[in-house]
Amino acid sequence: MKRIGLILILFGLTSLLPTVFSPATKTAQAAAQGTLPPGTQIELVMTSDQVGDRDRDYIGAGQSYKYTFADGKWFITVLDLNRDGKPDFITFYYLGEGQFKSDFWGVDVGTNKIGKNLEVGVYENARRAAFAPDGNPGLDVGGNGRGCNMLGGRFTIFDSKFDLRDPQKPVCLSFGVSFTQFCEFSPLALRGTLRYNTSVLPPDEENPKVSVTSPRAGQVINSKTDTKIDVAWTSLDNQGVASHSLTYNGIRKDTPFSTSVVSGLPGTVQSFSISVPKDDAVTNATITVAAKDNAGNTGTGVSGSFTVAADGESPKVSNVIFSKKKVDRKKDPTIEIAWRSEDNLGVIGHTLFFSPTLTFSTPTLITTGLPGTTRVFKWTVPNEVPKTKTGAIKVVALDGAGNTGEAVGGGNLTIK
Ligand SMILES: [Ca+2]
Ligand SMILES: [Ca+2]
Ligand SMILES: [Ca+2]
Repeated sequence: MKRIGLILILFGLTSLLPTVFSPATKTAQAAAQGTLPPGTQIELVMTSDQVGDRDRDYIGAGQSYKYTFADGKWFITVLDLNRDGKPDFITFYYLGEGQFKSDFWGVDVGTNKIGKNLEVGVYENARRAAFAPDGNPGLDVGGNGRGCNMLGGRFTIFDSKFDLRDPQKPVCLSFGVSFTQFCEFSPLALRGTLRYNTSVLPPDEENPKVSVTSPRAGQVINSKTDTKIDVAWTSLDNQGVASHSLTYNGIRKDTPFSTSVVSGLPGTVQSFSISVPKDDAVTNATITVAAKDNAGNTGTGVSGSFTVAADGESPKVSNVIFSKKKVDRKKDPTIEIAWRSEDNLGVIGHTLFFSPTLTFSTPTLITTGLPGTTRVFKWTVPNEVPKTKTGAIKVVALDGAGNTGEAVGGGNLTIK
C-alpha cells in the first residue's frame, strides 16, 4: 500500500535534467534548476518518531538524517500551477553519493490548493501535495523507497525567494521550510527542516531544558552563619538560551510563598546567589530556574527541596563503645565501634578518628562520610596504627548546617 514511485520519478527526472521539466509545461510554467552549482548551501535534516521497538514513523523509520550539498546530487523543480506568474509548488530531490549512495529523498511543498504562492508563513492541515484537495496546503516527504498514500501535517516556510525574470523558468534563489508530517495520519511524526541558500533559521518551537544542580535535595542552609543560597544550573536550547529568571518558593512561618528573585539574567549565566536574612527559617524550599529562548519558548527546572534554618545547635554524640577492649591484629584485626548521635535538624554524616592517647594530638582518620543514620562501624585496624594500651576513638557528627559535635570513647583500648 505504500508507494515506491519516487525512485522512478527521480530516474525520469535526472534523464530530463537540465532541460525544463517538460511534463508540467503543458499545464503550468515550470523549471528544473538542474544540478545545483558548486558553493550551493543546502541541508535536509530530519528526525523520525519511534516509540518502543516497533512503533515508528514509516517514512523515516525512527532514524535521524542529515544531508548537505557535499553528500550527493540535489535537484529543484519549481511550478506555477495556478499560473499567476509566481511559484506555488516546489520540489527538492536528493540523490545520495558516497556513504549515502543508497539514499534518495523528495520534498514537495505546495500552496497552490489554498490559492497562494510560496510565501513565508505557517501552513496547517497539509495533505499529500500531489493530491491535496482545495483548501489544503501540500506536503510530501518520502524517500529510500517509502512514501505515504495519505498524510497529514503542517509546515512553515521561513524563507522563499525566486528569480522570476524568465516567466518560463522561475529560479529558486533561497528557500527554507520546516515540516511535521504524519504518514497515513499516524500519530508518529517525521520532522525536518530543509534550508537552501538561506541564512534564515527555522522558527524555534523547542523549549530550553533546565537542570538545577544547587541547592541539593535535603541541603540545610544555616541562617545563623550562611549569608546566601548558591544556585547553580545548566540550561540548553536548540537555538540558544536568551535569558534566565529565578523564583524562590517555600514555607515561612506556616505561609507558603513564591518570590521572583531575579529576571533578565543573560543566557550565558548559570549561577546566582540569593541573600539569606539572618535567622530566617524556610521549609520545603525550592528554586525554580526558567530559561527563555529568543522565540519566547520557556523551559524550567526546579532544585531539590532544601531547608533554611537558624541552626545554632550542634549535634550531640555520646556512648562511644567498642565490641572489645583489646585488638590483637595477629588473631583478629577488627573491632566494632558504636555510638549515639542526635541533632535538632538531623545528623547528616559521621567521621571517626583513632588516637593512641586521649590527647588526639596525632589522630588517625578511621573513616569519613558515614551516613547520618549509621551508628556502628566495623574497623579493621591497619598495621600502621601504633601499638598502645591507651587507645581512644573520637566520633564526630555533622548536621546539615555545618555544625559538628563529638565524643570520645576509650582511653584504655589496647592495640597489639
Ligand atoms: Ca502561482
Ligand atoms: Ca528553542
Ligand atoms: Ca543542628
